[in-house]
Amino acid sequence: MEIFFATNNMNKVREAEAVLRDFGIKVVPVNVKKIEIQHDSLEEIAKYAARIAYTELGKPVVVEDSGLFIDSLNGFPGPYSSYVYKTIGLRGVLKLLEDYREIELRRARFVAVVALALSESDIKVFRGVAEGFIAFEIRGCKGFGYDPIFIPMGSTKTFAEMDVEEKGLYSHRGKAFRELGEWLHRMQQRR
Ligand code: ITT
Repeated sequence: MEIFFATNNMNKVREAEAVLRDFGIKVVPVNVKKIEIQHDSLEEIAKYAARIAYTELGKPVVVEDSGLFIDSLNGFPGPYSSYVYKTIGLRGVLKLLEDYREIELRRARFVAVVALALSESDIKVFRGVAEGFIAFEIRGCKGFGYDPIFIPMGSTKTFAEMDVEEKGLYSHRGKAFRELGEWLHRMQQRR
């Protein structure tokens, strides 16, 4: 089986591949424009983008929207993670947290929402959450985005110090795509 994945981010493709491989599913990246509305809900952003991608592609397609939510900053940057990354960047985020010197005060979570559009009206949503902490400094050079400052719960490494397979065991994306894999597997067995 193969699924089309509309994204501009090849790191996301590699991470989805590492998970869906175990379900015998091949990920095919597609270059349809991902339309991102401004909204407080990742679900709404992902569902809207999936619907538009389906209309453009004319075939079932997956999109994914994700964000980093930092507790001491009341969930900032959340759905605005992409903009914040491009503007203040990792150093800016670390600066916002410089008065929070205990790791417990640096609690954060990554959330990923995978939306599979089967038609323009039938959209399935799969959600994955990775709990963790914002590191005190930038560490590691693998991965992308906020990976060098995010330490998932249960590890001492940042995501940027892990290879794709290890990150997938902890990550929001790993969890959301595993949910998708299990769902597709169940659907196939029903046929
Ligand atoms: P799309 O084309 O799929 O939209 P994107 O990179 O723009 O790719 P998002 O809008 O979903 O992705 O992501 C929002 C931001 O959150 C993104 O710019 C990253 O900096 C960050 N992010 C998301 N997942 C991440 C991860 O696993 N590790 C580090 N940063 C991540």
